[in-house]
Amino acid sequence: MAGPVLNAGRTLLMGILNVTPDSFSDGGQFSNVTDAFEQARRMVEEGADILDIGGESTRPGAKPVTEGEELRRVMPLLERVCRELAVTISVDTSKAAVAEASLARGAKIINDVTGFRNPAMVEVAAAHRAACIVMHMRGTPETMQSLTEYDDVVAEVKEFLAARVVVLRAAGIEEIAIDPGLGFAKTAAHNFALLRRLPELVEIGAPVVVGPSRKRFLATLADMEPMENRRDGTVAAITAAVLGGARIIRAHDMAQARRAIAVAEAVLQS
Ligand code: HH2
Repeated sequence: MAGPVLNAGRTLLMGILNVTPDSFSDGGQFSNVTDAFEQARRMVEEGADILDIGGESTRPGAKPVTEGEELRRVMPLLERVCRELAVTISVDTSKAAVAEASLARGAKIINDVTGFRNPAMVEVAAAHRAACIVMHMRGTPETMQSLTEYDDVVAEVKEFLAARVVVLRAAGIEEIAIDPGLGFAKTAAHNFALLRRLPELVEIGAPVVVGPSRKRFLATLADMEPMENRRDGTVAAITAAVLGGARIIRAHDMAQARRAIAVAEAVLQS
């Protein structure tokens, strides 16, 4: 296997590239390959280390798409990015067939918002020696916002992620990152608690991914509706995440995220 893709001795930036008609913030913007590829090129120029290509929206209430439709959305862009750009490719999917096709075409990371709970996903990732991002959520995007009762959200997320890491390691997967899943079956207060107590997740011993970008929980604070106003809040949340020990930031705006990461890293290294 080439060098590690989830661990580089510095904070990595993962650019979000949704080829979906219905993603919550960029849905429909990059639904043809030419536009999506131009966005990919721009993100790499602006400092993306990883591009996370997604063909199924996971926003609250989103309806699932079929395997055929997801493949049709993701594969043409993935093939072109692999051919023409020097960037690590991650695919945001919960479907084993999509993971398989992506890894066969050069993707190195599978980002599964369902935390590799489907054994077929674990098998595919292991067979291709893929790096895995394991995220915490409850239910499905359609049902998750009715599943937000926790005694201690951080303890529960930690227990889930630690258990998934054990399962993936036992399957022979070497590169694993963990993600608390901000906005997935969580209230705004839960998301802020996860950010504040991120060091507890760092204790699991796998790089931590955090994805606060433009999310609705930011809008519970002053003046962050409409979406455009969440950019500053996103910067603040990224800074908090890096200060708390996140090693990979998943975001939409690369230049802005880079600057936030630079400030947080400078604070940490001072
Ligand atoms: N958030 C979203 C999707 N995938 N993956 C990880 N690892 N962490 C996240 O926080 C995360 C994720 C939701 O955001 P987005 O991709 O912008 O929107 P949509 O799911 O509507 O396409």
